[in-house]
Amino acid sequence: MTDLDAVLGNAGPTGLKERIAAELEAVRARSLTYTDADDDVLVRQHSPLMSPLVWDLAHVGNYEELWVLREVGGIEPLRPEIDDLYDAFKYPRKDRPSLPLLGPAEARKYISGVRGRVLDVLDLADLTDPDPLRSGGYVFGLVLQHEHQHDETMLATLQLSRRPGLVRDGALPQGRPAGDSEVHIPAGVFTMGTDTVAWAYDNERPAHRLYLPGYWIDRHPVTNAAYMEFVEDGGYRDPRWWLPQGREWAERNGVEAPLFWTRDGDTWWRVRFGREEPVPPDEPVQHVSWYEADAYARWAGKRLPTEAEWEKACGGRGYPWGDADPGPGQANLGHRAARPAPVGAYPDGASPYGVEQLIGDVWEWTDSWFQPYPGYRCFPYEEYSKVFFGETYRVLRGGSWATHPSAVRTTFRNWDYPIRRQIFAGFRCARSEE
Ligand code: AVJ
Ligand code: FE
Repeated sequence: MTDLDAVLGNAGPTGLKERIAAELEAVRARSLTYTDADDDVLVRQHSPLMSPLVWDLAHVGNYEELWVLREVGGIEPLRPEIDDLYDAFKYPRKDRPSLPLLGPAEARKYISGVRGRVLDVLDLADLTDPDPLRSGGYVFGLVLQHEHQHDETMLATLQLSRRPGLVRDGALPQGRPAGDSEVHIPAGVFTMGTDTVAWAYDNERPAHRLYLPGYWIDRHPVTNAAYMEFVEDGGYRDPRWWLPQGREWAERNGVEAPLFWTRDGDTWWRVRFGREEPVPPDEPVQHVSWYEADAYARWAGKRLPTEAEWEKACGGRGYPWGDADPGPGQANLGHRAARPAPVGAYPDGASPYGVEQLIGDVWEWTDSWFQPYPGYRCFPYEEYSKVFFGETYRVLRGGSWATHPSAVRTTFRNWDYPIRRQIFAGFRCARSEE
């Protein structure tokens, strides 16, 4: 790097452009893998909760067109007539199969046409431009994270379809005996949210100081073995543990165990991407709703952590282990295997407090509603976060085995309805100091 480059800010942004281009290529390879199936599988509705896979595929391209090509590149709409079809607010997921969607071949062609132009916009972009969509390549981070989020959604659809395939059984580290270890977090002020993480969403901002009384938080997420004890103890039928609306929901829907579990005699089995296997005792439980997590916590004499408690337990840096990008020894992310790793598998991913597996494995339900932080400012559009604020959605933290490393961090906030179980979600418990 010459001094002139440094003055012009060229060195950083050039490296940044290369990184963005590489990440765009990687996420697209991922999307195409998940949609590498017969047309029939792509256009069908596997669950009323989900879009047909071909909708997600064209939607990521349409989002990229709206934000990178039109908004930043000033390029005329390529196919203005399809915008409505891929606007997530126009038609509910269950109605999407009956829309005149692009077919699989057309969708692939459309998104690749968009992508070619996106790379041209990237080439010409000045990533040092103070405009907030351009600065630091924000708009590229926006579409990149968006596509990874939809890839995770597509994985949930594939899991619901119970079709075999796509189980990538990569090796994961061994677990360590966990017991029911808790970590004490002393009372005090910490910084929640961020002003500095370049691609953070509006809902992660601004950074703000928050005092929390001392509390205990589980060192690991709750395991299948621990959750089975709740089930075997009749936990699902005991109203003492449940919020009334949770009990009612479970009863009405015949919910007696996590989604995808069935009992055969004394053994619990689960279906994972079309394969049946015994439920592994030492993995974090997944496919439980917020109501189930909340009931379990009460049964265990604990409660769910607030999202502030969850974030404070991370220790105040980009990730629990520091600011280095997630590596395979720190967290189970990015679909290395199609499952959570056993508890205790990531001592090197521990936070300074010693809390483990905060990032990766399973999204963790928290006790908090999805609400704006004090001083929240909407950017760049209301339909990402703002329209979801209120007492409707519960916050999930930390990402799952299906979440890509670029789409999660200490401050990242996800949210869903408290009844949802198709997402790769589990939880850990907390309790207040006596
Ligand atoms: C952040 C996962 C709740 O998938 O509903 C995707 C992300 N926003 N497209 C979702 C999102 C627009 C969102 N979640
Ligand atoms: Fe979307």
